[in-house]
Amino acid sequence: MSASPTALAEAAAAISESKSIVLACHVNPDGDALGSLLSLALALKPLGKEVTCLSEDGVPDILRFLPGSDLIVRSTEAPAFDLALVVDSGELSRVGVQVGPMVSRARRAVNIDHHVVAGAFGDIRVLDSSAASTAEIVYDLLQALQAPLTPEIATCLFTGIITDTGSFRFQNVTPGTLRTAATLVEAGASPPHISENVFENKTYAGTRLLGHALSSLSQTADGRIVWAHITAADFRQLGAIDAETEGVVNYVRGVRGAEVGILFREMDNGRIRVSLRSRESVNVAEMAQEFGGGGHRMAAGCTLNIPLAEAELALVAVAKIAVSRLFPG
Ligand SMILES: [Mn+2]
Repeated sequence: MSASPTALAEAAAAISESKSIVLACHVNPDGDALGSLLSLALALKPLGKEVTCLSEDGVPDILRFLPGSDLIVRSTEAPAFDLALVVDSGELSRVGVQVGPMVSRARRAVNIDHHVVAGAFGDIRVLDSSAASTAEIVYDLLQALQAPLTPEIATCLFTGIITDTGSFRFQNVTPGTLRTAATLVEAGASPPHISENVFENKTYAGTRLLGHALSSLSQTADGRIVWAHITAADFRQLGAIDAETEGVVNYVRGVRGAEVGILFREMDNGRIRVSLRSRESVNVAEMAQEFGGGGHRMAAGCTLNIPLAEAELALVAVAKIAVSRLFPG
């Protein structure tokens, strides 16, 4: 499946008919969320649109290199908008408790996303769960709008693609992903420049945090489930920031023989944020859904309001069931 041409045309028409447009992405934004949002903003401004770019958590340091990142604000006083474009958010609540009501002030909303969820929203839904990134769908939308592809826009979109594909390594990569990426490079996106910013830009504190997480590594007897944790105390002592937990879970899943990799992050409020990764076999989105979370087949997450040790027991138990179904005996 790819985003339906009808939905793309409807979204393009809605944009053309609108003057004031609010754009929003999910909390704790990643390269796909902000890359998608900013590429739209950069394309819409020259079309004479008044764009308001909302990110409840602002812009993480490593994504400040994105062209247009200075357009991002955390809130707006504007009383109304003609249109809202919500990117990379499976559910509207993902934009955050502050930004949510601001987005709702728009007369119409367009949902542009590649997550697999039940809670789809929006008057127009440009959804494609086969896309590796929202950026690929935004690229199609910009084509439908006949918006010129500048090097800045290409940089934002390419960043979205390499973030969500782990530099074209993940299962979600399709020939379409690579074709879009090739077009973006032709339009001026620089793979080494973007990769250096996104992947080789870890702070000293963030690298030590990775070390602490990996020293907590555990596995089941068969080695198929591997997990690690980050305690709130470690996080505080090292002076790490939230974005620096990003990617840690991929090291956990990267252990030979691991079918499921789990990272438990104890927050200051005591809640446990859980990141789940699998190889092809196990559907971790289903696991996350059991705890009120969601995501993709191979990358999902949920938040638990129980102590760290209990959260580890609960998730590992559910993972064992999922793994035993696939590998009986
Ligand atoms: Mn995404």
